[in-house]
Amino acid sequence: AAPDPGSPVKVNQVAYVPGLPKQATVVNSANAPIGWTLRNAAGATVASGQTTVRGADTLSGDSVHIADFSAYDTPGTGYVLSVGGSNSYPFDISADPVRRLRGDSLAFFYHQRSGTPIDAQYVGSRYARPAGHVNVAPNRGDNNVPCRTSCGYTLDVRGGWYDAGDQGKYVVNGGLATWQLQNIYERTLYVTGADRSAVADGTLAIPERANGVPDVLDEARWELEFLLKMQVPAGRTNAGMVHHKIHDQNWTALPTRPELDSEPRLLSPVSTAATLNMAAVAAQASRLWKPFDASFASRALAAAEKAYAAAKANPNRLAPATDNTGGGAYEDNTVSDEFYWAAAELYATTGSTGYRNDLSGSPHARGAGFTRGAYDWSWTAGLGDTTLVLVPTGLASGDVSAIRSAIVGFADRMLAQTANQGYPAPGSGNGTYYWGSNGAVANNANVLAMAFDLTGTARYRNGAYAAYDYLLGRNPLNQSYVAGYGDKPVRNLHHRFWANQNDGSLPTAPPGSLSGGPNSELQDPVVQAQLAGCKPQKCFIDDIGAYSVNEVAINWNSAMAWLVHWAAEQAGT
Ligand code: 9MR
Repeated sequence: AAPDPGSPVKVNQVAYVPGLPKQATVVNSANAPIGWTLRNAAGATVASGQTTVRGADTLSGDSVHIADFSAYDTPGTGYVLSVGGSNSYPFDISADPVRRLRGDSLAFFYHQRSGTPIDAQYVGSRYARPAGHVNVAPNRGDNNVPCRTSCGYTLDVRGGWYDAGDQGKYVVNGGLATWQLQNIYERTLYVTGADRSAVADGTLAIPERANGVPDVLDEARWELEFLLKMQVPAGRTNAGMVHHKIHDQNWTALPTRPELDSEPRLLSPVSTAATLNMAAVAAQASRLWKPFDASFASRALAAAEKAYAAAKANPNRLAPATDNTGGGAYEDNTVSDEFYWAAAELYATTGSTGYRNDLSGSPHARGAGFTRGAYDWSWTAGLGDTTLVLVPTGLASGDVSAIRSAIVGFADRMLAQTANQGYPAPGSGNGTYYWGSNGAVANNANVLAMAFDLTGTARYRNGAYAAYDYLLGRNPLNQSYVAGYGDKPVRNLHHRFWANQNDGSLPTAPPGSLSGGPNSELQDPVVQAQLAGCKPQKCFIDDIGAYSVNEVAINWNSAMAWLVHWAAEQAGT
């Protein structure tokens, strides 16, 4: 059966941040405003007012009102909003939870590490596990992985992060996630100001927490080292190109602990998209690592330049949709955006004219990519644009201002779209919620956040926070999509290790893991059986079998981590 939407009063179940807008959505078909009251933990009424009628909402099918209690701004815990005799879940007015989520959303990546034991001293005994895929039986190991279609060599591709609930490792969304972690750091160099303590060494519970390097860079490097290993070595056919992915030959069952996976592991063929993806992220890493590890910085840049040249010589190696047994396909038929992104990163790092010429000649020049969307694993032009407005380069100032306008223009379109929504969440805008919609909402919110960074205009900041509220429960299902956060958090995420076994042998997903979220395309048997006819924002169920709506993925958690870093910074830390 479809999930119970619970109380008609839907709030951010965790906390509203002091000084920022505080809105709730109320399901009610009255055509006139109704009264709301806000009570504190002791039950005393601290504020009251009238709703505004928004009416029929397309994405949820609900008739809704909005209650705006922004004027009440006293920090505290256990507030309850009451409207028409119904109570919301209790919530705080506080900046503490968003700061906590900043760490938890990044801790996710350590949990997902492959090729290393996950140590109890960082995650607690419940989440500790032996190293996965290091050639200890029954694992075949990622030490000597052959090609799915014979290539005459094997690669040692140990390390990296597991993608999601499966234990595949895929270059294109791994690259995006790495880029977002690196951009969290890079943004602090140009936007944040003098206090960069939020990204300092010692901020995360990871083995590298006392090595003198910002932890978010250390975590990103764990994946980058894997991406570098996916490059075809010199002297081989396709040298310099990058394999699209490595994963099991056949899908494994749920649960399967990483160290108990006995499937053969195979490299898929090289692809232009993966090659450019690695080039972009390694070039970005090169400039960031220079002050911390100059030899790694030059190794990364050399690999990036080699990859870029190989991609130009092989511009049309497309990963097919059919390569989806034992792992996801991550197919991509358009790679002009990856070319643009890689050229942007290489230009920002090297200043070389060749990369600038490639940028200027791209169909995505001057922010054109934002006419299609923000960014995701298959659409990466906006990542290049983000770098080009952040990092000072020799790009003509007219080109840089065109990119800024494109970013702000996209943010304006997101605000126009959400202005009519009952549960504001910047989405595709076409009424469809796709696989990983929560990642898309977070990425679109990140563009709103960037527009705020660029303009200082409050409505962009407010739009980004509204998306944050949506993820934490202000949605038609009253569902916090973040494990461990809120009164009704997701508990049954699709994952082979966090498989939540009744006998207690396997844990639920750790706090700070983001569910993929509503997907109106109904792409797995559970949702097909239970959610037929659902409205887009209601096409979700917290069921471990519902992989098309309730999985985790590194590129969704990186999107949320970026948003939460930004939001915690705005909340004052
Ligand atoms: O995030 C991916 C989404 O955009 C695709 O529509 C979907 C189907 O191809 O695949 C998603 O990625 C999954 C990948 O294929 C396998 N590992 C889990 C990923 C998240 O569900």
